[in-house]
Amino acid sequence: MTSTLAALNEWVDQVSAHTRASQVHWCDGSDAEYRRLVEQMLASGDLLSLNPDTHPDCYLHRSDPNDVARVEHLTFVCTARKEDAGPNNHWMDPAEAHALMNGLFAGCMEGRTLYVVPYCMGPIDSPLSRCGVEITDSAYVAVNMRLMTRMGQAALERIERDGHFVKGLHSTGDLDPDRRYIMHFPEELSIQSFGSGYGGNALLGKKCHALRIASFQARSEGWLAEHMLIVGIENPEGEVRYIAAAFPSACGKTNLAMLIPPEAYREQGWKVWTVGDDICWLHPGEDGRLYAINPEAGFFGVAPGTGDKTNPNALAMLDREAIFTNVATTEDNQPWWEGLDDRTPATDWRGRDFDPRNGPAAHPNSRFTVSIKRCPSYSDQAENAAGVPIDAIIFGGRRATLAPLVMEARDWKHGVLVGGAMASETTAAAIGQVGVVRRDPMAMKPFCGYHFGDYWAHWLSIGNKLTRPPKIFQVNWFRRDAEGRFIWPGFGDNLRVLEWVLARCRDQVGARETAVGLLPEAGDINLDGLAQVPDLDSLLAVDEAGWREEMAAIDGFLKDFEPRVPALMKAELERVRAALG
Ligand code: GTP
Ligand code: SPV
Ligand code: MN
Repeated sequence: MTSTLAALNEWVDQVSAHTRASQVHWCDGSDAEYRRLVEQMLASGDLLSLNPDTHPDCYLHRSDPNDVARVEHLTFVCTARKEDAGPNNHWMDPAEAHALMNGLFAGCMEGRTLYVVPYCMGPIDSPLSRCGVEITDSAYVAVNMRLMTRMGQAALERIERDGHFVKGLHSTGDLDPDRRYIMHFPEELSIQSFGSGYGGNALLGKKCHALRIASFQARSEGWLAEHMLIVGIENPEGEVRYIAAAFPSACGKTNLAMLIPPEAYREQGWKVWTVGDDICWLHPGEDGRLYAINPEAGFFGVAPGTGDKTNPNALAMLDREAIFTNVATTEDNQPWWEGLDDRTPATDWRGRDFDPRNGPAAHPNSRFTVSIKRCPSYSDQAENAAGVPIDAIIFGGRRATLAPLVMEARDWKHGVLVGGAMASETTAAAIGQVGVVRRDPMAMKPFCGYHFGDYWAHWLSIGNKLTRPPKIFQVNWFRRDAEGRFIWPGFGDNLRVLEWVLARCRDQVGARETAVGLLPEAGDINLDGLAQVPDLDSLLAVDEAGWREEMAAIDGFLKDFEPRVPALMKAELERVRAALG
């Protein structure tokens, strides 16, 4: 046995003794294992079967009603020095955090099986991929990790070759919200999560490893770990260009990653190819371009709002081999959520008879888990070990006012300011108030494993390494009119905006210079075939008074990160403020 596997075995023994687990199961990632775990959860009630005729191999999991979203207030980055975690993270001294977690984990797996889940984030043979091992007492976590990562024997073999891995320790504990912590030790490359079985709190390969730990590693290794989708856009000439786009949680990444072009575009031969929907690792290539891989192998997507008009590709992959968490069901036991269709559900997400007085039938943060290979628009480049070259980076937020439909940054450093100053209305993806505008730089507020000031400096340094950097844009699909309705149709029609973005990347279209950035000229966004023509004038207006206030707010926000805010970013802010007058 290699020293790496010996160290892994030793760690498993030590955790098993400390948690007093009844059994240890090493996951091999096989189909047979998946089926056995599902059978066992059907027997225990952790999974419920769904209608096998309409939804073969689909299951429903109802999480504890107190455990339905990420818990940012209980998520910590435990660096040796508090200032390295930055004001963007909750911090705890590593020794204190270890003492706390050791107490919680002591004896917590008595009567339970401890699953050892080796996983690889990224194509199994890519030098850009990174491995981890999650120890968990949740079979639900093990099966979700199987759908969402390269899990099992192949990952274990890669760990042996790599000689290192990220250590993740997870227990659902007793699901008591007062005994729930998601701890990150980036300097030790380890994660400890206790008291939640939900999504980003428990599937440690996802936000904990692939963003918080990976962003910390990426900083010293010269790459970026980002909360971005990756999508290929094929034009009628058959050329495919790749875009990476950051939107905060529940703000449209999954939808944009697999959009179906409007009919007029389809007829001309436009196609869309999905590489990833949530996380993107970006590496400068030898040719001076930026290359992206999707570390994940599956989706953990928002169910509500997914319908045949909004996201038919998602719908097409959800009729078999999918796990649903906290959705409602119909009378004939099909999964259901708001926005799916006009049937009335029979049972709500908690298993009660549906009663509209109890609120939505599906939890607003209800989700589906499914392998990316089931996606009809799955890209043939998704397993490319070198990644795909990125032409454009897009930052998007959910803002009812001010932020225009689309705007281009003048250059990379302006783009870092645009991304760093991003703001968006909060959503149900995290516990807390929904609909409040907060700053969410690069959509990484909940996920950056170190000080935002250092992070922006790192973005600037990556820009310096690129001789052919992607252009940077900001978009907003969520502007509302006086009646509160969305002005822009969104979804498939977002391709109309991406067409302009890609034309800008190839110098095929002009732009209107404004104080805040470059906007499309009237007439340069193709509206052909739209049943209802949206008010582009208001979507593309620059409200200078509003922007002056916005810049003052951004200035105030940046001050929280002093003394680590890069001088270049402050100079950019001053340049925009001067242009606004
Ligand atoms: P996470 O998985 O939490 O990171 O979310 P995400 O960024 O992948 O968001 P997703 O694509 O799942 O969309 C979240 C919600 O926004 C869904 O209810 C969508 O229907 C809705 N949505 C997505 N794109 C658009 C759009 O272009 N316009 C409008 N109005 N709503 C959208
Ligand atoms: C998000 O909240 O951004 C998600 C879902 O993608 S979770 O896996 O819970 O992080
Ligand atoms: Mn996400």
